[in-house]
Amino acid sequence: MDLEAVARCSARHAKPAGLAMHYGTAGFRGRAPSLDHVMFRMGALAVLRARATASAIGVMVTASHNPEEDNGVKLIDPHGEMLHPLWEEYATQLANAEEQELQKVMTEICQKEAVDLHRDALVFIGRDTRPSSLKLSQAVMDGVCVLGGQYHDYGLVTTPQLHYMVCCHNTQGQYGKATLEGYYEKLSKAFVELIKKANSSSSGDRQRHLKIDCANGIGALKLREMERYFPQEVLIQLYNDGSREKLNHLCGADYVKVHQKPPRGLDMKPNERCCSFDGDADRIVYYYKDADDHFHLIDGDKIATLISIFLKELLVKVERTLTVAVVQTAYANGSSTRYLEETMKVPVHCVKTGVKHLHHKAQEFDVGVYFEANGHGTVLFSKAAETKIRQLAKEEKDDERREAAKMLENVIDLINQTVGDAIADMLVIEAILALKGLTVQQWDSIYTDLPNRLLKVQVADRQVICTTDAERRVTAPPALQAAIDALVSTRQAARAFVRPSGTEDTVRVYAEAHTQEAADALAHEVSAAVHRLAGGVGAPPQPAAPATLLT
Ligand code: 16G
Ligand code: MG
Repeated sequence: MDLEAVARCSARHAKPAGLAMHYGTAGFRGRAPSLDHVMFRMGALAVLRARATASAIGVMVTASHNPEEDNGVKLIDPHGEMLHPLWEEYATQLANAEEQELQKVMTEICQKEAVDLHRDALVFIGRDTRPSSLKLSQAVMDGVCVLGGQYHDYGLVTTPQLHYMVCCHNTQGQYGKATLEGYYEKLSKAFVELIKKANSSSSGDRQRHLKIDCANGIGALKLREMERYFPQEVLIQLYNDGSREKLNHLCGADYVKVHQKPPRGLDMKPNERCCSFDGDADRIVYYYKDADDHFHLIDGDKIATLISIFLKELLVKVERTLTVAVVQTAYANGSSTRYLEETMKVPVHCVKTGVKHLHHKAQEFDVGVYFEANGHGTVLFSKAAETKIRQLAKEEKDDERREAAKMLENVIDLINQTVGDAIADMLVIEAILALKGLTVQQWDSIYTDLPNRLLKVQVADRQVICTTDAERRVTAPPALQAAIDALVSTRQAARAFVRPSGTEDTVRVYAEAHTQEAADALAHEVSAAVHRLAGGVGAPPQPAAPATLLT
């Protein structure tokens, strides 16, 4: 490692003195102008990680659903998964090292991880459509080069596409071809195969028409590229394609989920099926409005339920020993958990917020379906399950069983097993709706969501709030859980929890109950308790009309 060269190059990507950042659940995020040094250093760290694992590593420049002015970066590990927690620590140390400490921090990481500095290193780089992303991705390239690594710049890609590339490359093509064309071909082939079976069913002539809000982001570009691979009967109409408006502004999956209303710029007719991607296309939510103009959101919980129903039906036909489980977070609507457990008899597991926790848990099962309510999720198949399914799809003599195995095989090829992927999820959902002949309303009516409310509270130090039981209970400050329990106990079908945000300096409060009024009141009263017991800043939250509630 030429430490002199590192110092010289780093001076061109100088860190503003005193600036400290943290590699959080979604990497580093912040205002774009403050991130140049972080990008340079993450390029360098990716080289060290590539050498430590003898694999290609991904670096994605994006701030997902944040405002356009922000940016961010995250590293992708060898199998296309999130960065290892220990290396998240190194990332934070490296990003926060003052210029004169940089060499020391890098040397320490190399020593701790026994990094072979002579090994080749390959880094895959991708970026979203933010105006700042090009320049920031060039800083990543500088960081790669200064340590003697090689990079492959994929340019504009969705986050899940870059995860896919990393996985394809490191599995020597077993997962697919590490090109955009390879991604489009793999997904579209599986999709076409899957929906073929729908053509002869009663839903065969149902128009597969879908309106997509692309959040003015990368999803629009990539769907346009992919459109020519779709079969003719799939009619997608893209809205908020970035040609006029700002990224994520009053649109996108996060906006729709948080505000529980349609995005700007999408003209929605009654009962039309619509969906929204987020800014880097790793999240998706569906929705429609009914004949009375009421908006209905179909979030990650209902997506997980639809997919689980479908997979379970197939697994019953194919191989009863293969089990399906669903992984959720505390934000999952109580109705979804209940439906899955009681009606579907599918085991449900709750883990801490953040994709890596869900992903990790889902890996424990033959078929692990995981979704956050916010629309991030996918399905994981164990190696053993995949092998068995592929074998049955090829060799099974019984027609019904073989056809069901083939469908499962197509789902395996269609879903992006590295990470939640709005494009792949959308295709899986569209295929299931077509195969089952379900309208968006029928899907929505599988169960009724409990009314809920999400609020935030400012406190002096959000880390004073400690949680346990997958963030469903508070252990500190001492009196807070008892206060929450008392408030919950006065309402029907009620539940509430609080947790420090991993991405913002705030405390999140979630409440659900049998009516919207009860959920709103509960959320407010819990917020007031947080403010009182956890060092609230500013005036205590006041009960407010639902329309003015802070989200
Ligand atoms: C990040 C997480 C997302 C989680 C959200 C919670 C990833 C890739 N993203 O965006 O899964 O829902 O944080 O944010 O892990 P919060 O901690 O601010 O509530
Ligand atoms: Mg995202």
